Amino acid sequence: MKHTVVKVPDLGGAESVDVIELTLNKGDSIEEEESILVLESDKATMDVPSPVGGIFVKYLVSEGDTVSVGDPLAEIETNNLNEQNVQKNQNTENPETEPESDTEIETKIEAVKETETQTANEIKQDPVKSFNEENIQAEVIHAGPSVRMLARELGVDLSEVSGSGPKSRITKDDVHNFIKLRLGKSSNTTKQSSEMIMPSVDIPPFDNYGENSVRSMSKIQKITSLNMQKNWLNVPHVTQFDNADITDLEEFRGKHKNSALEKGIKLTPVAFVIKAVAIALQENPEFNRSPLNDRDNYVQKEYVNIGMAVDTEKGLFVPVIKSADKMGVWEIAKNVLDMADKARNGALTPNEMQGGCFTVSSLGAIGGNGFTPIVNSPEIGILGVSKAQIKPVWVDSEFVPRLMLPLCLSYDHRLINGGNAGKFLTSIVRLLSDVRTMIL
Ligand code: CAO
Repeated sequence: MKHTVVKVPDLGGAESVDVIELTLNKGDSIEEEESILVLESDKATMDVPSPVGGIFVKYLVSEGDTVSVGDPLAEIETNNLNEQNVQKNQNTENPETEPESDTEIETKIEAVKETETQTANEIKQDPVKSFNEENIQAEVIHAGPSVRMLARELGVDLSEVSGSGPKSRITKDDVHNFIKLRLGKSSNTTKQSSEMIMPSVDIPPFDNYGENSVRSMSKIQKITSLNMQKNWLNVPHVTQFDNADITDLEEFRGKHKNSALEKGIKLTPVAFVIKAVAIALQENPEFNRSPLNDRDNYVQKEYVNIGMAVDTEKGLFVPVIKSADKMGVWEIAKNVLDMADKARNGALTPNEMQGGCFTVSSLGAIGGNGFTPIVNSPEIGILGVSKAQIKPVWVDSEFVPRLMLPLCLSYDHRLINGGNAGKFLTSIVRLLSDVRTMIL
């Protein structure tokens, strides 16, 4: 077995392009010519086809990165036979194997449009089409070759489909949602459900109401916006709440805070929360899963990598603390500090933001009693942490003041039920309430 590095192909004249969609997961088997990711130039999007069949190992870029011709994109595990094909396919001297340029893609778009016209005419009276009909037809359709192929296979006219990607680019999910909508409509699905699938809202004439200006989102804001909407629409969320008594933990932290500082470590409650989550994931392996898009299978992970939401001026970053289960609280605290610094200085590498199993989002330093965080799919859960406050707690026969930490666990209800979540959250509460169980 050998690892083959897939590189950015000829970009048809564009100097650099953005990586806008990573479509594969580690271990996916892929066929030659199957799309591995989507790039976008100012003019068009293009799927990058794999030059060889094999097993997908990892991406060497993240969504939002800017890349140029020849930059490494991904690693694929191939056998020797495939290796020979790679050399053949990556030979740019051979015009038959040259990657498609933007112009070629656009030409194909026109060809596909022609073949789709008949279907479009057939469903002209269809109320689904009346949704934003004029706008859709006036615009160039943005969709990669694999989405076009899927649309052809399913007999979907792309001019009928509303794109949820950047610049209204149509994704495979949009095509699937369109089909669902059509099927639902034919079995008397209500207009209300079609509005739920179509995410656009009408923009009012803000100028009528006062001074305003239109501003561009940063790249990270655009990616976050797209991911949040995708996760919100695709993941059936439930959030459960509990409070951990961290009075003893705070006493312990207070005792060690200064000695930690001498070693350059800031010992905040977040490090203890991450340690507790790492242990709870081992005790409750059902929270260390990811559902697969085939709807029949899921991935069970045996490693424990925890993402940590970091708020920066540029937007929200989620660096990942790898193998958190193998670290002590001190080492985790050092990682929290380093990763948060890197996020704020824009110094995180793509690798440092990949591979998470579960995310912790702490708003404890800011305030609030609780919130409902959005699952960072394909992870299956996220723990929101709010501000610890002293509350009266009934102990034996009296109220005593205890420092209570509000925890909010959102999870993907496709694979996790309320009982699983109750057990997982109870594990976290128990661990945080008895710091010895984490330290030992
Ligand atoms: N309750 C009370 N106090 C808390 C607390 C909590 N839950 N969590 C942290 N604190 C305290 C810390 O102890 C520290 O005080 P001391 O210096 O007296 O010990 C202070 O708040 C500041 O902490 P910090 O923010 O510097 O460090 P942290 O380890 O608590 O958090 C990080 C690190 C990166 C998680 C945080 O800075 C951050 O960016 N949080 C925002 C995450 C976010 O935006 N989530 C939302 C995502 S969805 O929109």
